Amino acid sequence: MSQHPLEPLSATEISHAVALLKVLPVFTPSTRVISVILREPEKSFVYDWPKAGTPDRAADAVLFDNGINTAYAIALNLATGEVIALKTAPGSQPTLSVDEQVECEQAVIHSPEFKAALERQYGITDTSLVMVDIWSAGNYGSEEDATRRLTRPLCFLRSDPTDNGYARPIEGIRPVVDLNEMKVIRVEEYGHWPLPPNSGNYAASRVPNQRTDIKPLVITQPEGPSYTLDGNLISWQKWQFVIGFNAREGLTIHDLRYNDQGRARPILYRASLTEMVVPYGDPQPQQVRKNAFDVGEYGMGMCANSLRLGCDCLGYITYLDAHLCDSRGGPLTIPNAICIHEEDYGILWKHTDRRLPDTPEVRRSRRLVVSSISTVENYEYGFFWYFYQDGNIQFEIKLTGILSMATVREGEDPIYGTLIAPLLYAPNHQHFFNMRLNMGIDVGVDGIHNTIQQLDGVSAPIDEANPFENAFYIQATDLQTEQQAFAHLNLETGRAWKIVNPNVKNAMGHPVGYKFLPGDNAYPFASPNAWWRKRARFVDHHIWVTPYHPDEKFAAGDYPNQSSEDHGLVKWTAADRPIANTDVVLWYTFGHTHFPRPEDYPVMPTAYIGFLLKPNGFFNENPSNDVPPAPPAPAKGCNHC
Ligand SMILES: [Cu+2]
Repeated sequence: MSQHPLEPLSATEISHAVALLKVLPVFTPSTRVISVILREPEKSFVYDWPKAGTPDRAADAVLFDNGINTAYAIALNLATGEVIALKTAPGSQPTLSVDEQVECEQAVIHSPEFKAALERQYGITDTSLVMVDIWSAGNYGSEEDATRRLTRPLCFLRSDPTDNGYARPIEGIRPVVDLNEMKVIRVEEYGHWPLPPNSGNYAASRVPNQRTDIKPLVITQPEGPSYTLDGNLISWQKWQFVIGFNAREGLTIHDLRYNDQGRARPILYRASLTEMVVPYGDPQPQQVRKNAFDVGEYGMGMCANSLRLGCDCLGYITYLDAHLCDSRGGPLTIPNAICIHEEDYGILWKHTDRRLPDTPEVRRSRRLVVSSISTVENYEYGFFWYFYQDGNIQFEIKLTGILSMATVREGEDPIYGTLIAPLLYAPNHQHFFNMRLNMGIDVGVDGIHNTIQQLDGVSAPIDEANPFENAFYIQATDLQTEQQAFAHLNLETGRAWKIVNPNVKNAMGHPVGYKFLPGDNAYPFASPNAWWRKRARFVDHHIWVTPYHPDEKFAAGDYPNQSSEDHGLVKWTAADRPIANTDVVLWYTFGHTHFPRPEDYPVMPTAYIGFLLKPNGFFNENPSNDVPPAPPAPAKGCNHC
């Protein structure tokens, strides 16, 4: 079978793209390669694959020229070498590259002005144990925010090279770095704070008296896993999809189908994390600018971990590498960036007929897990897709890592954060994520025709038709235009959404569909006029719906780094385009509010947030009815659970 048209770019293809970029007139010695990713072909190629043949492979690249402070978006045909499109964006700041992070740290550590401030405030002359986290500068309306490529790093001090430096913030000193010149342009000083006295270590080598009563838990799959891979195209039981990965979005899911009695039925065309923002809630001058757009400013794929067997996942594991490039165009492979494995997930379904007590029917649930984990300086985000035998699709973000901390003076107990160790506190903050789900329920030969419905539970009127006042029903509203679709979650109506194909009916005569069930969520606490909110208007609604457009991929726009306003969802939806019975995109914004706890220190136990897509009239009956019983467990103790 030919390669799936959405297979991510290989290392060879990325190198070829870089070679094509380097001979373009816009590529100068001061140009950085920010990203090179697959330029996805027309959908018709994908839906007709493998019959339609293989389209020319193509790449979308983002370049940034430090010399003239200008970004470029360039599309390349890799087969012909031709430039398909070239868009110049003067003054737009694309994602910070990993090279810039490393170079920025060195620039600060070697800055005479920074060294002088460090000596003045703390009497420290040795900068070898200083940690410099790059932290994006944001945009607060100044001229330099609009005209320079800036960062405002946060600095910390280790007591030795393996110490957790985050336990000792260098609170009063904020260097400001121009990345185009790669130099510290000034050092802001906000006063003196002492260094917190205690270390906060969590490494196995530094935690004494570890618990000793854990017996081995071994997962064995003697016949191997139940999935097969062809490149990044995975098949597992009745599921089939392509696992994508790129520097900005990290893990992506493409062309997801479920084989229903011999028909590979399309469900979801593309799923991706488009943006996130972590605004902090402390107004003190040395803390007030803290917020991070981790996708658009740092690149979730660029920050991905290399995973190791037995640590992040358990059982029979297959890893996929991520192919990226560094900012000079050199190959950059993250080995084992994507983890694939299966998990037992308790009971799939069960019933015991009391008249047939010796033959209970129970089935184990098995789920396929595809995951990656990114480290954005102090914080970790795990991105986990789960696919279940009953057609459920779950996405979960796992938040862990180390809090972004700050220092208080003796006797202070902050109200905008939580004291978690002597002189050390963690400011309150929120994490807002935005997911883009380009649905494609039962896409057929006649095009893509889906509609999104808002579902609200309603108590029936109290009248003669409802004499016991017990009746309730579901009200489904077909969403017709973008602005009609703006919505928040509503616990009073148990609000959910359903993506239907009005042109395909199930056995009951109803449109086939999948229900979107939101999980935990939050509202922003910052005012709508807060600087970061003007750049992240995607937090204004939990739900947005747009008609599909290939250029509309990022909720806060293409270049949110140092943006002065949001160029994404809020701009596109101003046109109030029709969204019914067409190719639709569901955008979901979900927030996790973090009032830190002492128990989140020194390293944070995982917090979870996500959503569920659940077949709802997509199948004619329980699609997991055909799962056979598991063989009896040979273990001691309970042998049926
Ligand atoms: Cu948090």
